[in-house]
Amino acid sequence: MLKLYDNAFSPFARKIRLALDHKELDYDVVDGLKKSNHGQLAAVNPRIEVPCLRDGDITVVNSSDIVGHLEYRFPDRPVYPEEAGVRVRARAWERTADTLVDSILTDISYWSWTGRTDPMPDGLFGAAQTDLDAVFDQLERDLQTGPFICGALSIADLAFFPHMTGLRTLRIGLSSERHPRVLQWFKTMRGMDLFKADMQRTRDYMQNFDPQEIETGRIFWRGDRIEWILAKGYHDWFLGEIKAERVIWPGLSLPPGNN
Ligand SMILES: N[C@@H](CCC(=O)N[C@@H](CS)C(=O)NCC(=O)O)C(=O)O
Repeated sequence: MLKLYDNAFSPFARKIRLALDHKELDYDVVDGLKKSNHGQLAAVNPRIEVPCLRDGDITVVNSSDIVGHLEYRFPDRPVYPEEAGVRVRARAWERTADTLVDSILTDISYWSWTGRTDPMPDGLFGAAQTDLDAVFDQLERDLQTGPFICGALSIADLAFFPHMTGLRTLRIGLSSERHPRVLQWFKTMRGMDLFKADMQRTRDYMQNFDPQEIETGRIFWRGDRIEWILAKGYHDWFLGEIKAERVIWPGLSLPPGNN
């Protein structure tokens, strides 16, 4: 049986669940970010990061590697397009979702779920909207040819969807004049059973959210999220976070043992 260390709030873990569900695979789940499960997660992934997949005695970390592994092991109901050029494009969209969209949305999300009372630094929200608009412009272009980002349902849709569900809470705008196809895509996805189940899981998690069970006082900061905040000019703010000891650094990214 496959075992997934996940968290229903993590867009990366949600992407993996979407891939597993699309492939109609059975799996067990452990909420790896629950404080009481940190030890279990650390034993399989020293970065103490979700998602992490156990497939028999094989451990796979990093969501795009996990998707690659699933596609290799369970090629039915693929999530990578068959044609080489489209496949490269779908992987590129997955990377944009994972590295850029995640970073922007996560960096502005800290003022909504961590209990912080200080205001968001000036200009940060505007920078987020501007950069996301650039992403949506490109998506609008790629959605010209059909309802999915890369022709048929693919990893591009699975990677993007979890991020898009957070836009309204974070007050990021998506305009019907500038991005009608992106809005239509989002509506189409929300109507599919695969994505409905994902949204329901996240809603259930939020309803039962116990802030005592998850670390909220200190934030886990990793590469892409730091890159975006620094690139937007918030180095003094970030240094303040480090000095105030509100930062958790990831553990060492060493290849996991296979046992
Ligand atoms: N590159 C990783 C990123 C995964 C990631 O950022 N995971 C976050 C949750 S969204 C995490 O586990 N953070 C640890 C924590 O918040 O304590 C992947 O694609 O799997």
